[in-house]
Amino acid sequence: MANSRYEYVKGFELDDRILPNIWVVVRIDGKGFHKFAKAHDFEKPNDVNALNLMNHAAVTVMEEFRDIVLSYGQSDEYSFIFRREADVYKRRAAKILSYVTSLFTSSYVYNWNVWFPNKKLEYAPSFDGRIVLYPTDQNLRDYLSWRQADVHINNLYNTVFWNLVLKGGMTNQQAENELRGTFSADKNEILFSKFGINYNTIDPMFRKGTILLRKRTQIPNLPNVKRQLIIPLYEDMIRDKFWKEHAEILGKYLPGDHEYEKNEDNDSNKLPELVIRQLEKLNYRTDSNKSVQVAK
Ligand SMILES: Nc1nc2c(ncn2[C@@H]2O[C@H](COP(=O)(O)OP(=O)(O)OP(=O)(O)O)[C@@H](O)[C@H]2O)c(=O)[nH]1
Ligand SMILES: [Mg+2]
Repeated sequence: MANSRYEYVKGFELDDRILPNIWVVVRIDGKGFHKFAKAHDFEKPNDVNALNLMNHAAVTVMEEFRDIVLSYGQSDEYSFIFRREADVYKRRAAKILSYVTSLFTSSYVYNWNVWFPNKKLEYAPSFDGRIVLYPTDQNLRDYLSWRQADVHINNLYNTVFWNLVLKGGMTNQQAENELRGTFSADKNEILFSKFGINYNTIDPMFRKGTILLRKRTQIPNLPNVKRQLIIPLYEDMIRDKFWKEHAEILGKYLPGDHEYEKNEDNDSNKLPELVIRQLEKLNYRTDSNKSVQVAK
């Protein structure tokens, strides 16, 4: 019924369009993941499958939203950076936020079995979401530096803490006391002297978090083929080098190039599982060593 007497209620829906020409950051964070990690027996301090499941869900979001130029994840959180010019959903904040958050969550649940084939999902996880706007490129870089510094601080602490508890036989309380007031150098020293661990050799995904970028990607076994893929990187975003090497992020956005190099020992290339899965969707075959075979 056109123009019913009820229609005036539409006027209560306010315009929530985001300012033009500004960086839009959507950050999602797992609700009560302390409990969720315990219920699913995640490895401490880092569960590689849990992190890869987060990365997998983030790839789903990036495949859907072409305006995302970079995503960054750590622990139970992910940040999605939309380019300044993004016009998706006419920049309506609630649409963007709710769609990103729900797609991330459903992909997390949908792909649970890919990463935990022998573990039952005990209950439905949920994620909160927020939108933060950053006017300048420097603000955006500082935001990402803030999140990456957070990974470093938390991961160094957690790595020492869980070594003290799991290998050093301390109680949680004793480990906490041992670490109170220590600086980074002290923590590195404890790791090295007590457990023979050089922090810098720990999996870069744990130390740096995961950066996802869209790249025109060269696959070693497919010499003449470049495919646009979302690739994981574990680089330092705090340094200028990262922004120079991936100049497309702040520049005129056109995915940059990336090359996976051949693995010297077995002539095949070990591609990240996340990349393999995207290639399989494009109908490339992979063998049991996960090297990519001749096209289609
Ligand atoms: N064991 C383990 N736990 C993890 C891992 N990743 C995240 N977590 C847990 O998830 C928590 C994430 O921190 P927060 O987001 O601050 O805590 P939260 O319990 O999710 O609380 P809210 O976000 O406020 O709902 C960490 O403190 C860990 O307990 C992992 O790889 N292994
Ligand atoms: Mg959380």
